Amino acid sequence: MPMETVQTIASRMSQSADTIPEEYIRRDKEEPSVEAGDGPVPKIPTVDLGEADQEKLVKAVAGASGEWGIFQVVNHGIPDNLISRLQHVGREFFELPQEEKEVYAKAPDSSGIEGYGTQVQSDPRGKKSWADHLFHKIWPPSSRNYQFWPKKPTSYREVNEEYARYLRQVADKLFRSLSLGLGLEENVLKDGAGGEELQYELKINYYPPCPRPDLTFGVPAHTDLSALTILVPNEVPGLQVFQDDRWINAEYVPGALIIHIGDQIEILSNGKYRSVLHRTTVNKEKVRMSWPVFLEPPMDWVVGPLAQLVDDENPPKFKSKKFKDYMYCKLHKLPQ
Ligand SMILES: O=C(O)CCC(=O)C(=O)O
Repeated sequence: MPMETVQTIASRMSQSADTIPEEYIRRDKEEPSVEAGDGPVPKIPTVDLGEADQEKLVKAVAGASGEWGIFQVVNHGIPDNLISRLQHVGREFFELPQEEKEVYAKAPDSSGIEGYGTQVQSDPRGKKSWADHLFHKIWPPSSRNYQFWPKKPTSYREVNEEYARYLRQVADKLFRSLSLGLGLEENVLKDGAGGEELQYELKINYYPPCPRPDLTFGVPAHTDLSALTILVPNEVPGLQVFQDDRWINAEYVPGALIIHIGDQIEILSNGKYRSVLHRTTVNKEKVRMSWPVFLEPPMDWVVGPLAQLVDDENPPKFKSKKFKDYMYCKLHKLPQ
């Protein structure tokens, strides 16, 4: 396999450089840097998923999803040791020699998302982001395309499969609380988003140290296409969310998972829950990594505001359409 087939940052950059290539320069007048604003900066809510009082739990999940569209969860039931192993095998993959990673490269002409690469959304100005990634599905088992799962380290497969099993329980608990928080039966939101056919897509983001973090982003501002995104960060800060007209830094809560409400839950809930606008900054010295899992409907699944939430006084705020059509419009920056 020739070098640089995917033009990842790892394949292009010498870390001793004191500037970055023009196509990575994203910060300009249209994309201002963080404004602290006046007064104390609010914190992304933290929810205790082990809360025994169900009413309290539903209130916390629904409140954070309506007000912020993002929250951190603790006591989620995934063993710390499994999260550490997930991080370890992911980092080991990214530390392999470039040619070994390129074995998993996404083909340049592929329309699929799976594989090792560097860009997900097309950018009308041809701009790039300071992040490489590996993408592959982890659930349901029938969706797994092991061609994109690293063989090295050897425990990669076992660890990721175990993580997927635990993650389903967390996801089910979140969907349940989100449904109850809308006054609906507990299964309604999960069933609306794909039910047992929900696709769990793992992306490992690798943000190498950047000589000019002031000029670029790891991932530019966006909301997720998914229904829900469940993310494990490493300890290096970088995630920012847009709240009350300013960018707020997500603090690192050891052992917590970060939950993003994605576009499909915003649509199903007819806007009662909001899809969070977020972006990531990069670091001059440290490698930042994150492990989001995007929970998405199957491609032909039709998603629209739930009938139970729509009436004459609450008309639908979104169109109902197949997920693949929503995705096409979003990725090509077309109106929905
Ligand atoms: O790295 C993060 O914290 C967020 C990643 C993200 O937003 C993405 O990969 O779409």
